[in-house]
Amino acid sequence: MQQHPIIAREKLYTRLDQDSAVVLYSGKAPHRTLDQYYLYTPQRNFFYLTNLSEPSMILLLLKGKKDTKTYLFIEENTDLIIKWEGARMTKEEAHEKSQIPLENIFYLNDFDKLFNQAMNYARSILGTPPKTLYLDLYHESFSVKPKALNQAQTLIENYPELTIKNINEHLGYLRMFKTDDEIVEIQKAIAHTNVGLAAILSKLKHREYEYQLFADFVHAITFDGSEGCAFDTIAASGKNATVLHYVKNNDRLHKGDLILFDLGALHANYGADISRTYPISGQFTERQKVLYSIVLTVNKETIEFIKPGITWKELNAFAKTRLIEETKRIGLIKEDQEITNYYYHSIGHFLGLDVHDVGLYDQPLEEGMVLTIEPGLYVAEEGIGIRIEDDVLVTAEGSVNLSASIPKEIEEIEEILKRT
Ligand SMILES: [Mn+2]
Repeated sequence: MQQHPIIAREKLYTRLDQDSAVVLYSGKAPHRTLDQYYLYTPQRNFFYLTNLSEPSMILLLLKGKKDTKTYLFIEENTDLIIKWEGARMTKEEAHEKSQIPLENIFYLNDFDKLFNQAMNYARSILGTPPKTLYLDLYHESFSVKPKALNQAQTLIENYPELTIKNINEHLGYLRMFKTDDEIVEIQKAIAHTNVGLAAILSKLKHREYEYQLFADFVHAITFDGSEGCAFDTIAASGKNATVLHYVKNNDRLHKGDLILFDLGALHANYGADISRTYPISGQFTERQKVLYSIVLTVNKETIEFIKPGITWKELNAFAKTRLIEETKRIGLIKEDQEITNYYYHSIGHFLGLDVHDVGLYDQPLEEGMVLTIEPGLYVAEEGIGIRIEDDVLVTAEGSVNLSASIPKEIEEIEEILKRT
């Protein structure tokens, strides 16, 4: 049984104002075209607090002076739903997965009545009605108002006495610290990704196009039980690898080029985020080895450098300084600032339910955080782009590289490719 939603709810309650309510929606699949919808994926904060991946649910948390209450509202099965889409989760199933008390799970129709009861002075559920309503007010884009303002529009209109606050920053804070259960899920996502990269390596010398290797990856991870990709896969050969967000993956492969993969599988909504760079012919050229070795050294040294108390600023500075030193040593650059021609992103990010996970990037690292370390060098004039990315857990003493078993040594990669 998953403990993390229970722990997450308990932690969240301690951060809420007294006399407050939190309303979170699990969301619905967005419309695609005509009568088609995108595949449903749960709102991450809803999932974090419930362990439920079902559309159209509402979570209601109430915090009073002394007590807290957690309610869940779910869709009721109808004949039409059962025949066309398959039965929705029952109250018992929802209770089992979320550990929300069965007697606190209702159908969606009951939401208004129960919320009204909470707001009613005479018979309010926790003695006093909420004064604050927390909603998930994150911006998909700053030109669009947060979706929760539309979803909760009726509440906002019916209860103008409620002060609206954003729950997102509290959840962003809590989600930085992974529980043991969550780390296990991330490790499973990494294991699927390892299987996917092994499939890529086994086919690399025999494929003609980038998208074929993407297909090999998707086949292998979904065959292995992953729900799919955590984000758009990058399969970028030659010069394409110098474009950071190259996702077209439609170019022909050329022997002698490198190919950079930035990809990750999902497991129970948790993602991996791994980058590896391989020689299409099966062997690195001398020049490719020189550049690859620099990125690999900086990858390892930066992972080594991680420990509680280190800040993102220090991590970024460390990796950049080492890249400057190494590229100067081989004569690729002469002045420090020239490094921005060859390395133009930051060293990493938090990882979890979102690939670029929520969190505070201005506070020092602490035990239980999971982050990516992904140095790179992109030498467009030579048609070479290299990135080596691992997923790392911050521990009390330092760090553990969760993706250490995914091959990244030159000899290892060449040896594997030799056998294909
Ligand atoms: Mn990444």
